Amino acid sequence: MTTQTFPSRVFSGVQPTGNLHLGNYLGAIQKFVALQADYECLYCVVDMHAITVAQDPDELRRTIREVAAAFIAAGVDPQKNAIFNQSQVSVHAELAWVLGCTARIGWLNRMTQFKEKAGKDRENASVGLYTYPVLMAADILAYRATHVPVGEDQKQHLELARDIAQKFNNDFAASIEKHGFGDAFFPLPEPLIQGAAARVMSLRDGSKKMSKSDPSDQSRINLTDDADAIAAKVRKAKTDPEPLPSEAAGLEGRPEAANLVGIYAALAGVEQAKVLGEFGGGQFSAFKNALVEVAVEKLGPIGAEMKRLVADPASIDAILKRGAERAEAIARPNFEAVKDIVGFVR
Ligand code: AQP
Repeated sequence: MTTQTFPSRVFSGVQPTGNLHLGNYLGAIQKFVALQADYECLYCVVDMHAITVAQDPDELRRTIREVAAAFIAAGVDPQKNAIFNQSQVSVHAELAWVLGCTARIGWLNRMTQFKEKAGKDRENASVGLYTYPVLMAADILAYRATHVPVGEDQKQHLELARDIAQKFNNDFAASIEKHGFGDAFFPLPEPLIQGAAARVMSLRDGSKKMSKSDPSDQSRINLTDDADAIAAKVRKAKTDPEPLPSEAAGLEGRPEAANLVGIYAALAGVEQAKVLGEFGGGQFSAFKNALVEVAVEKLGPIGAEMKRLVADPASIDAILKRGAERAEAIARPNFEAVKDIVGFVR
């Protein structure tokens, strides 16, 4: 175990793979906003991850800009933080190769997201989908980032990134020391996964996470949904016939009710107990009306600002370019050091 301390730095990414939704917002983007006050932050639109499954090129370009717009509309300050798309900083791909030689096949075989996304036709999945977690480790470690705000579904990938960092530090311990980096070159990045909505579930099925790739648009609240769409989706959200409980224990075995209570708590910024204290014993319809109100109040301005920002793609492209230059300035010297450590001539 390293005794080394690393300067605090936050990195996280979001894939431009479709409609950004409430889960992406509560699980990740809302935390991005909160962290900028205390940390140096890099927020990345991970377009290279997106092409691990087929994408329409024009739609991909549009969605890259839309994700950047969502960061800014939610409150990430592009002057203070680097907002950029992954493919503009080639160190991500270069470091992924080196770390792919550190990671073990057995580790990747255990990744549940690959199994879910590849489904039954695993032989036909792209190699990129399989090695995705190695690229994600490279995304984080290119900046020697110490903290990674993500939703709960990314926990296993974060653990893999830590294992890769640890193995690299061990495998090259002598060279790391020789090149003046002490007893560890990479920090072991800490996942920041917390809060009532670290895992937001589908509005149609409380056992499935809310996801961009769910074919049913009714399953998720998109950040660009207007007030009418939000109201219709919340009112149609699956529930059960019981009234809401007054205590958390009463949510046991009721995933849809627990999900809606968690969403309300996260959007209103209150504890789950307070929500149950206020709505417990009452009918779902009254609670859903209150949920619509808080969702529209919180998401309405973000959606409107996203639409305004994407109407000016040149301005977003300029932000992405500037962000990529800032990111490159951190990642490039780190990768040059990696080359020295592994023994490449440069
Ligand atoms: N349902 C969720 N609840 C909480 N957090 C979530 N995140 C995603 N879904 C939820 C978090 O959002 C960040 C960005 O996710 P991503 O776009 O990089 O990939 P993903 O996790 O695969 O998200 P989706 O929406 O499910 O996309 P598709 O359908 O394309 O796979 C991450 O921090 C993630 O944890």
